[in-house]
Amino acid sequence: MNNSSNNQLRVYSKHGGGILMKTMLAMVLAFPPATHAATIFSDNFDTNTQAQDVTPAGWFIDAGAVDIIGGAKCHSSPNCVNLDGHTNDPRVTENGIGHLFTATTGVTYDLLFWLAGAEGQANTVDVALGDNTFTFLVAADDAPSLHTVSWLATHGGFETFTFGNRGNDSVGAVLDDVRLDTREAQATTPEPGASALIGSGLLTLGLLFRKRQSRRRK
Ligand SMILES: [Ca+2]
Ligand SMILES: [Ca+2]
Ligand SMILES: [Ca+2]
Repeated sequence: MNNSSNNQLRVYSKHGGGILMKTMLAMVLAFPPATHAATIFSDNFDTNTQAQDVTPAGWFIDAGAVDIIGGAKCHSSPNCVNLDGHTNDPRVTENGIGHLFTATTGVTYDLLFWLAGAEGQANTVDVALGDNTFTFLVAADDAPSLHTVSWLATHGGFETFTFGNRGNDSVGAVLDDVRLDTREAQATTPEPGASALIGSGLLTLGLLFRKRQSRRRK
């Protein structure tokens, strides 16, 4: 073993390998797996049947009730969602739907969706994506328009995105063409140099471990 390895061996032995191991682990963790832009969910609501107070396929009711409707407010025909389905329950203060997805730490998620205004009435829509929340004021009779919100996942596991329309009067903003994308994450891809460094570091760790094991056997 050369001098450099011996020096590393001394550090390794003195601190029980903790420092070197932690350094290598930190280097590996600093570079989360590279991701490529991908659509992981999309829905145009067009396969649903138009009906009052229903759960769109693939969604859950987050609050109150929603309606599957048709008409010019839809960005794609024939269907879209009236986010205020109206429950007749005075205790209900918001109506809306949500969808579950599995988040990966370090990945940025973009939620794209179209909102249109209700006839003759402004509505406020709360959108939540992972830990982030956003509020949209949708003016009366707004034509369908595209919105995008984002969330950089700081933790993994089950997460949701939800659309909630404030109030409970059966006249809600109109939702259509929802899509969840992961963003290209090239910035977190290890440089070739960094990969080589991690590789050589792991190789060194392996050699040191073997050396220590053989010493123990002596
Ligand atoms: Ca549609
Ligand atoms: Ca309804
Ligand atoms: Ca309303």
